[in-house]
This record gives sequence, C-alpha cells and structure tokens, in this order.
Amino acid sequence: MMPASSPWWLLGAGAMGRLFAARLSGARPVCLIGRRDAPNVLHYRDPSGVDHALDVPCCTLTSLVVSDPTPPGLVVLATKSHDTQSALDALSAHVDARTPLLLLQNGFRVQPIVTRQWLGPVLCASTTEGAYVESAPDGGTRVVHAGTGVTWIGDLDHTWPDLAHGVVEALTAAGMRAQVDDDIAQRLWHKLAVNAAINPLVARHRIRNGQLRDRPFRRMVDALIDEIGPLIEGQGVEPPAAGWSALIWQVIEATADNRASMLQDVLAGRPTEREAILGPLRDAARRQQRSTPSLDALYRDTPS
Ligand code: KPL
Repeated sequence: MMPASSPWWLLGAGAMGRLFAARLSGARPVCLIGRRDAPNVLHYRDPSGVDHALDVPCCTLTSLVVSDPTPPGLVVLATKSHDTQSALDALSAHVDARTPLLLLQNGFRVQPIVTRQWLGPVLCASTTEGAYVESAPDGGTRVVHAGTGVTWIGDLDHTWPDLAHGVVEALTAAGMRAQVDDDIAQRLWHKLAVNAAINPLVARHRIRNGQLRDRPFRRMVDALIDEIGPLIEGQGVEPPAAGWSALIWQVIEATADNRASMLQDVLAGRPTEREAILGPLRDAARRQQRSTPSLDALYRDTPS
C-alpha cells in the first residue's frame, strides 16, 4: 500500500515540515521542499537535546523535478494555512493529480477546500508534536524537537481508511507516534478550540501560554471558552469528554512554558494563522446567528 521505497515530499520547510522530514529520513526517501535550494543537510535536535546532521535533499519544487523525476508516493503539505493554496497550485503543475496528500495545517480552513478541490486522496493530520526552528551557532538553522506527541490521521469523507492506515504504519516505522482517527474533523475542531483560546491572546500580549492562568487573562480565556464551545457544538461536533474548559485549561497547563506558534510568528514578523483559526468560528457564528462579542474583539485585536 505504502512501499518504503516510494519518496515522500515534504512541501514547506517550516518547523513541522523539517520535523517530519528529519524523523522520516531514517525510514524512507524524503525530500524537503522549500522556497530556495539549500545544502542537503537537515540539522535536527532530538527531544533529549542531541544534535544530528541528517542527509536530506532540500530543494525547490522546480529543481526537484529536474534532479529526481521519481513521482512521490505522498506529498505532505506542511505550509502555513495561508500558503497552502499557492503551494497546491505550484504542486499541481508537477505531480499527477491523483497523488495522495497529507495536510498538516492548523485550524479548519483549508482542509474542506483541498478535500473538494484535489482529485486524489486527501488525508488530514492533527498533531501534538512540538517543534520550532532556531539559529544554530554555525550561522545556519536547526529544527528543535521540543516535545514528542501523537499525530492523528484520517480523511474528512471517510473514503481512504486503508491509505490512512498505511501512512500511520509508515510514521510508526519511522519512530513517530501516530494513529488513525475515524473522526478527524472532530479532532481538528477540538484542536482549533484550543488554538483559538490560546494563540491569539498570547500573540497579542506576547506572553507564554502559562501566563494565561494569571489575571487579567484567565477571565478572557473563560469568556472565549463560553463562546467557542457552543459554536463548535452547533457545527454538529461532539464536545470533549471532560468538557471544553477542562480540555483547554489542561493544554495551557501542559504547555505553560511554550511560546505558542502564533506568538513565534508575530515575533518573527511573519503573517499569523488568524484566519485559519478564528475564521471558521466566525463563519459558524454567522451561520448560527450567534452573537460572539469576545471572539469579535479577539479577531479585531489579533495581528494578521
Ligand atoms: O498548538 C499550539 C500552538 O502553539 O500552536 C498550542 C497548543 C497553543 C501550544 O503552544
């Protein structure tokens, strides 16, 4: 189903693309595709703090198809949500339209769109792996695997269970923790709830996740949870077993020292994933004709 000899392309050389490339490179051919050609070495710091220089082809889409015309068995789209459409447009000029895709994006913006648009199978992932990119002393950069997690995989239409199992097996063979999720939409919405309650606030106030437990942020988070939970349930999504508040506060506790991804984007002067994370909630509020004053203010105050 998923022969270990078929190459996987990791499209997007941010933290997640590099992390997946680093982990997979020991088990199968991979290629990390970024905006520019780079030396074929990927610097990776594992969760125990050991540094590795991995032999991974790092190139652009155009140079890859010239240097290695082998078609990919899977393309992992690891771009930020707002870059996904242009990445897909570029990709479709170079690969068969039935090539399987795996989407790693946050939020719930691109997943339904790409699922409708792409001819081949589209799997979605929700991951709790933690990684960031930092400068290395030699002037280059490295990806730091800050915390191991689980990657859940499934497709929105429940059409590709065998493919999802094959990808999970391949990730497991590469030493990653992965599981098939028969309701990946629910998992993506739950993650979106967590991201919506944490990321915009910490990005705006430039604080670590754990500071949300303090005044004045605690009541802001609670007000958001009161709006987010009913909105997502109004989309037909089951609430988490322990409830929205328990889920979100537990993640804040567990990631207290983290600088969330949106804060990292703001600090680096990059566009944020405001639309991917808050957009689907605003659309749901409109559809359900609910008033969401806290979310509206959050959206206005969140850097884009
Ligand atoms: O996923 C995250 C992110 O940084 O985007 C959270 C859960 C907020 C952890 O930092």
